[in-house]
Amino acid sequence: MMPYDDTNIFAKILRGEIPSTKIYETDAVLAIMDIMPQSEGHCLVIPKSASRNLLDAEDAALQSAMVEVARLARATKSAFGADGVSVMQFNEAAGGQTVYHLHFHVIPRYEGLVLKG
Ligand code: DGP
Repeated sequence: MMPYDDTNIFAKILRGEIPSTKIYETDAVLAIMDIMPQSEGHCLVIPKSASRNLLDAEDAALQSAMVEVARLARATKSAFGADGVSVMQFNEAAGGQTVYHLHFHVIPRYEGLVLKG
């Protein structure tokens, strides 16, 4: 696996070098709206610690991130009036990952609506 590279877009967002629509922040994570939402309310939970993905992340980062993922899942479901929520996470190119800083997709789901591509 490639080592962590801090020139990725989420590292730049975490450092405040490029803008994002922030919705929630703790010492451990930043949550932002996804720039290419697959449904209304699609957001991302980004742990602040430097991990490429799930495969190199430390237990503490994963534990704190998942608490915040659940919190954002409840909040987005309520705020957007969704019927359900999908949580997705991708690892390496073959696993569908395009930005190489660990992150979790929180995607509100609506009855009868398929996700955008
Ligand atoms: P993936 O690595 O496959 O989990 O997808 C990365 C996601 O990040 C994708 O849904 C689009 C989103 N994304 C990419 N660049 C930016 C950006 O600059 N800002 C925001 N808010 N989201 C981004």
